[in-house]
Amino acid sequence: MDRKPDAAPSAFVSLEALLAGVASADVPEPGGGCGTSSAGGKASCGSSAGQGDMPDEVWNKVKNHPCYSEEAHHHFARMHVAVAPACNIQCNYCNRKYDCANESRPGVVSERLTPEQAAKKVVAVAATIPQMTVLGVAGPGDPLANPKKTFKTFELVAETAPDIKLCLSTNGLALPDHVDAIAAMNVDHVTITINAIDPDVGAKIYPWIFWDHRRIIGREASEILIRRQLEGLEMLTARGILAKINSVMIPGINDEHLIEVNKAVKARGAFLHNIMPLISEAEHGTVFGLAGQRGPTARELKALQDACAGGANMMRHCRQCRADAVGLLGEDRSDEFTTEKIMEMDVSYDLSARQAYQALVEKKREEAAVAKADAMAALPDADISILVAVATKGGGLVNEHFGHASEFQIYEVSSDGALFVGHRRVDHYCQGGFGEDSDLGDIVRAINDCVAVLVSNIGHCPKEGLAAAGIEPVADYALELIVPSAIDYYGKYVAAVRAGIRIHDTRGDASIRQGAFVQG
Ligand code: CLF
Ligand code: SF4
Repeated sequence: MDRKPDAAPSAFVSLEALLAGVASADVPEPGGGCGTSSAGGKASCGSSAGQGDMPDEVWNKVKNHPCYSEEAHHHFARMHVAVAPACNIQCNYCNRKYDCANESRPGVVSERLTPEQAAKKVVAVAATIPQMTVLGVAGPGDPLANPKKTFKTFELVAETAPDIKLCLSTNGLALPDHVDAIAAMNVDHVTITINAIDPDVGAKIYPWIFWDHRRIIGREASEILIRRQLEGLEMLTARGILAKINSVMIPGINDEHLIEVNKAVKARGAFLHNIMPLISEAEHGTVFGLAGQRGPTARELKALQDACAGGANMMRHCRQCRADAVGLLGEDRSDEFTTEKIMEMDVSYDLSARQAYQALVEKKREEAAVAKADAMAALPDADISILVAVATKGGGLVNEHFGHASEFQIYEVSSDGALFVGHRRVDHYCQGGFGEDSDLGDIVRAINDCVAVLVSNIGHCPKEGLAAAGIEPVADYALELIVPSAIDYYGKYVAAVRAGIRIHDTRGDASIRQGAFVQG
């Protein structure tokens, strides 16, 4: 039965209001200046905590899923297989030459596989990367516009690698038709991209859909899409399947509206809401890219995520990964597993080795929980909130050299503790062993809202450049756990402010990189 989607937003909150009280959004030029002050909002990332009051049944589904648990993403990997090329809608931020931008960055092209090739790839990756716990189908088109290929892949993987969790990401148009098949295949995690619950907003994002054997345009297209998305979400919830909602934040089009989306999806049982920045470049050839539609700045994104606190839990650690991504969320090892390479591999599925690794991770997580509790006990009670950037290559440790970091994780630290609030992709400072001034400028822009960067090591030149930009490079926590380190740093920061050695003031904004991802 068709139902009307939610009415237009009842409580419109302007982006200006979200950002009220926060300093100017200027992003510095390379080598940039030192702003001042912290962005105030409190983070709320329900997925970041441990089990808390989560029922065992739900906890067991999320604890090793790198997307559904922020904490798990330090330890566990996912892989995608690009078996679903077709799509049944058009999004204005998508160019079909590339992967589905609902779960990937535009400008990335993944290698298409047959279900049989995909199943072999899963075994090859599982044999090489014991951290890999989740298989996702997320494109390059829409998995449910290609149901035969998607479900055949799941069927083959469930036969050979039954411990791997199955996950899919869809635009939701075809979802109600496939929820029973999804449940029958034990797919525990489904992502729906919902960018609007108001068809007038949706009409600015979706020019057409293909549904019921015909192409439908304009407001009617959005009306149908939204209705089907919300219906699919309710059906998933009724079957106990965890639903995550992805939304692309498009400034001036759906930014404030996403607060209403957050409420609507929470009311229908969504487990997690992932608000991602629009990535839009003219070179991607998308409608938005060609029209000059900009993406949000780091502060705009965080302000919106903070404004949604109290609604559906926020996911803030999404890497908008490609449709054939392999590895921890902050890394991409897809080059090691090309079709040519996997077809030559002679691999077998070793469940015991995977279980041994996972038991080890469990032990480390328990140790980390104890260390975090100890650190929390020493937190000063202060009305100060700061952002710190961290260079890490996984394991929840400060274990990456500044010059080798391809991303920095961002933690907001206050008297409430240290919360992961995002990540910033950068190109390595050390290119071929040499640091370049221009690279430091890019990095400064990416972490300009942070007071410090915690690294395992750092060279003399970038140290000086960061200090000149007002970002303190800190190598005192090398190989230590991130959260206790960030809390310890916060204690010292507050002590320095109280002693009058340091002035706590508002820092500037930071930029979210729009270009292609350079891994390595
Ligand atoms: Fe893949 Fe998506 Fe499953 Fe994760 S990704 S299908 S839920 S296993 Fe994760 Fe990648 Fe973000 Fe997606 S980081 S783009 S949210
Ligand atoms: Fe592109 Fe994905 Fe939108 Fe389809 S659903 S148009 S593949 S972004």
